[in-house]
Amino acid sequence: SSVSSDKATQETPSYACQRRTPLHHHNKEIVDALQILALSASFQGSEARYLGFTRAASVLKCLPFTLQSAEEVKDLQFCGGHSKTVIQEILEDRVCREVEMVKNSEHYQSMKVLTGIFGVGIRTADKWYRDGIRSLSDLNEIEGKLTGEQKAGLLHYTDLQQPVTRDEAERVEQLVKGALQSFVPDVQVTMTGGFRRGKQEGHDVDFLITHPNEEALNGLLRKAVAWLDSKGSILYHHIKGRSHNFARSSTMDGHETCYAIFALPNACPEKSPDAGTIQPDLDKSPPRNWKAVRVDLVVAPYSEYSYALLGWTGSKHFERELRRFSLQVKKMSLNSHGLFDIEKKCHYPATSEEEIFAHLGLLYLTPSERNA
Ligand code: DCP
Ligand code: MG
Repeated sequence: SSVSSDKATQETPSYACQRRTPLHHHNKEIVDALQILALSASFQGSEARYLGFTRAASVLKCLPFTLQSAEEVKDLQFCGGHSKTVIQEILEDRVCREVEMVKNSEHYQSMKVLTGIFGVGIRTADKWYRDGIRSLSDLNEIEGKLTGEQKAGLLHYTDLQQPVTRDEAERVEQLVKGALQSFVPDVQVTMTGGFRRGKQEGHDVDFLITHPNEEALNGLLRKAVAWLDSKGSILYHHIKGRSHNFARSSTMDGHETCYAIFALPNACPEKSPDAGTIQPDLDKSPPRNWKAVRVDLVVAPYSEYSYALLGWTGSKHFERELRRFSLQVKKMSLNSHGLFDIEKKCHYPATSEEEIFAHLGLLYLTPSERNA
């Protein structure tokens, strides 16, 4: 590798949790294409292909420059042959035939619509597809078979397809804090998920709730949600209680969680420039002064708070890589409750995310560097 002792050959650590992945990067077109192929693979139930494309996309997010020639692609690390072909085709032809085919395929398009419904995972969507269901309107025929969650998801589909803005997320935060603090004034509420990583938009708003006194958390989520419900702020909610036997599992998460759809009131009524003049009311439906927004509320005991914060900040791929690194390199099982050393058979307490990275022998990454 004489000619190519260039930028592309710089060492890339193999796990995404070992490198800084910023929110904005230099290869959006290619990353988007690889992520479409990853999504399509997951729709087809191919976990291995999903991971291959996701890993390749994630590596490109860390590149400090824009790929320009197919030559540069040869030395890219952790990109399989298939991903490299896709990248080269895009660099040469601007488009990749496989990506275009996927985007136009009936299965991909239907799966995207169906899995876009709150409460519908890949398995359910694929079963429906095999039963001939292609679109939202086809679901009317099996309305009786839908879960409560899915019915709510369908009812608010259009709103929930709209991204949640940071401004909306902050107004949800005020609502959530107000409700929780009316019961426990010094409760700690932290916005997690994509917004904590610096995203300006999200598909939902995620919150983590804790308090140094564990008693203060008992029943708090149910009371706060009931309070919000009584004020008309909740369109749907489902609370999953705290579960045990999760301690050593690296996939399960046993925190008390509320999966909700909020009716978020619009921002302060704007003064229209021609207020007072009579407007023709073209559609007769009354104007709606709220938007449906997906909200996840998670309660963590204080002793597990840092692990829960790390686990709920994401990104999903970052979390997956962090757990894979822990298990394969450190022989430790990480989840959002704690870190268990499989060989020494002991748990590592932590009071900050920094401490958890240190336990794992990893360089600390800020939330905005975890956009893997
Ligand atoms: N998370 C996880 N496993 C789950 C649920 C969540 O690891 N079963 C973590 C990773 C996610 C974070 O919690 O990044 C929040 O989940 P979201 O699905 O809300 O993902 P984001 O907030 O990152 O993205 P979006 O902007 O789409 O909401
Ligand atoms: Mg989120």
